[in-house]
Amino acid sequence: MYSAKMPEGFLWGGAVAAHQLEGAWNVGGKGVSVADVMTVGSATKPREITDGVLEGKNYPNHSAIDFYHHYKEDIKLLAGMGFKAFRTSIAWTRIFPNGDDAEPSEEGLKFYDDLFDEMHKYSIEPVITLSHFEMPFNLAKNYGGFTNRKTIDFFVRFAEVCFKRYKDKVKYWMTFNEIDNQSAFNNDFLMATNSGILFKDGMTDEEKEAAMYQAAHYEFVASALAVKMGHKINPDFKIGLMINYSPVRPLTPSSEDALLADKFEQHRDFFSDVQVFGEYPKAIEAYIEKHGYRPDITDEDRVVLKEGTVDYVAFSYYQSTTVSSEKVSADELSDLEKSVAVNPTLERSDWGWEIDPVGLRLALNHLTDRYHLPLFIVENGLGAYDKVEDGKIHDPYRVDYLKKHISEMEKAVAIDGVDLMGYLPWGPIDLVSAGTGQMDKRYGFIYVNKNDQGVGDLSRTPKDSYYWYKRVIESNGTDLD
Ligand code: BGP
Repeated sequence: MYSAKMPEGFLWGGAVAAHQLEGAWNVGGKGVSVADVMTVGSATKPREITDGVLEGKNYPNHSAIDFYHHYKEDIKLLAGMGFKAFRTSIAWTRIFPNGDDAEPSEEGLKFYDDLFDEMHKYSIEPVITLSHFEMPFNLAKNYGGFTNRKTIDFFVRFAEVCFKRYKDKVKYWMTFNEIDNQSAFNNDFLMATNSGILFKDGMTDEEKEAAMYQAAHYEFVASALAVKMGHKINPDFKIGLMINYSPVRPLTPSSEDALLADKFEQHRDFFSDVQVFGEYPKAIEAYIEKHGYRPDITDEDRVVLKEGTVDYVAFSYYQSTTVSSEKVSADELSDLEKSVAVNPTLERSDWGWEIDPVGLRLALNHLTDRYHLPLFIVENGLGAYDKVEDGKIHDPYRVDYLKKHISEMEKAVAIDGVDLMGYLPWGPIDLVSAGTGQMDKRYGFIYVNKNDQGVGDLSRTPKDSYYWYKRVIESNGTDLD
């Protein structure tokens, strides 16, 4: 298998999000977030979003893996693999429990001070997402999330408090996790998690899409204001955007499929285009105009977008996307998901996610050519069922997946000249799945004893992959076997 030494200072590590591992949902003055009103689902059953926290429902994020109380033990285990960086988010509701509070919560701020100190003890660089699917529920329910211009101010205030408090502890920041996911505007879960939009029954596709463009715009403005302010607070800050990048390819060699693939990509790249170039791509302006959506975009907003462009492009990569024009033509493209086809050349995970290591090299090349900025892989990995046998977890499938992806990543750096900051695979310690709320969909190098029913003593056990990833990091990417 191809391998190459990564550049000096390459950030090897892993990535998580506060709501998926911290638990302690109502401890330390924390308020209710959108993640706290999502029930457990499964590979086939979507999570339910309830109107507040209801009696008798199973909300897996409430206790998660109780990282809030176990973080010292967990950081030590991650340090044992030689982690150089660890990505997590700051739970917005630990700092502003309702989002519109006048003052931040000192107890919440102190928790992250202690967490970042613990990371620095092992020379682990914190990589911090400000908003990772955990908007205060109050902002979603009573303000309409990011469909409301006021939410920009709430977010920017949250960002300011975090930037000022942690200016000497955190250098790498991201504003919104997977901001492009909302191109799937028909998906209630993604719209609630990304933008705090709780759709009412009976809304049409057009109404949902219009709401998405409005929310996305206010998020762009909020992100740009935060970037600009962050650079003033500490000029050494590196502040990036974050997208869920998936190279799109046509199912057949037909020009119709090729055009559809390009159009699909245009609609996804739009989110990073605005944050990198500080302006809307022509095709998207035309699309919005044609559909008569008229989002509130002021001239002042356009100036802000130009002034707050990002320093790097972070992305998650799980799978590529294949599209077919059999059901949807490029000119009718609105609900992108309807054009997605099964790629017959790829294998799939137990949750139906296509496995495509070469797609990661395509992603790295595409984003480099388009943006000319440093890239950062801040999520990648395989969600899989694990079995404990005699207290051990043998997970060759996980090693196989990661090895192939790392090898393609190393080709992109060593052969294609991609400027890559680091590699942070998803969920280095088992945690609650964002999409399904399950514990049994596991990504970790470290096993956490808890199942979908919430049963388990929460003990932590390194899997075989733990020792493998340790060797990868020790060798700076040359030892993949
Ligand atoms: C990304 C999210 C993460 C994470 C990951 C895996 O979309 O940014 O929060 O959870 O996907 O997805 P899942 O947890 O559904 O397996």
